[in-house]
Amino acid sequence: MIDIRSLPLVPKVILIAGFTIGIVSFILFLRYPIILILMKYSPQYREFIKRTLGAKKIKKTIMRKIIFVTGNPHKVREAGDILSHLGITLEQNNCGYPELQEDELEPIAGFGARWAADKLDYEVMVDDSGLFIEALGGFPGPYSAYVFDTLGNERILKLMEGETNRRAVFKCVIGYCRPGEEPYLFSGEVDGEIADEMRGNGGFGYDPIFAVSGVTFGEMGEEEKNGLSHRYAALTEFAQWLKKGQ
Ligand code: ITT
Repeated sequence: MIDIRSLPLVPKVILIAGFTIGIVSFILFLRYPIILILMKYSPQYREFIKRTLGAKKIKKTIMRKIIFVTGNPHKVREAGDILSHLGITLEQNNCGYPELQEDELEPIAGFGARWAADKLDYEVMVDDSGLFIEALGGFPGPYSAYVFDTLGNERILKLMEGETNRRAVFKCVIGYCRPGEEPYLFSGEVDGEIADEMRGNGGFGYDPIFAVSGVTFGEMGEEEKNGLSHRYAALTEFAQWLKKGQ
């Protein structure tokens, strides 16, 4: 054991500062789980925390539930993984929302979020995503769901046969809205290319044909895709905005 008192001043200060920073970061990192556990198991602390933080703040920061309106369970799983470490839980609602016929994803997500928030009378998010292939003039873009259901990956690969420009962008727009308010939009995208053939069994939708740095989303593990995807980029923007106390 080193006797800290016997150390020269500079190492002593560095050691004490490092130790303090470590303890503070540890407490900051664990504050929400600790508060949640205390609130769950101790009525005494529950009252104390409610009084100190205020019910509104607790709801906003540590126990926030957002309804994710989508028919796609893969999206819920991915978004849930990405947002869970921020104390946000998602609840899927499959009520559907009218999808506008637009050339861009933003108005579709904005309209959908507003419609669903008013219908459910709760704060909601929607996710409108699309694959934009450069050589096809941005096709299928906002029509990605329809094209996937009607043509599928094999036929898209056929359309791309012999094409040397394989650049594509996957975009995601998160629309968030509270009842009676205007929607907020958060966009994310990832550059990639259309693979020559379908590769990988992971993910869903276009994942087997969309590659980033030569690896398709279908070949990546969930964690890898969720750390670089279009959805990750949009949700990070959304989470940062929520963290500011929205
Ligand atoms: P909701 O509209 O109910 O949310 P959806 O699957 O129809 O579900 P989109 O219109 O946003 O959602 O999706 C467009 C298409 O792109 C659809 O076929 C999806 O399966 C596909 N897609 C969306 N995100 C994807 C991702 O991360 N990886 C691969 N394909 C994806």
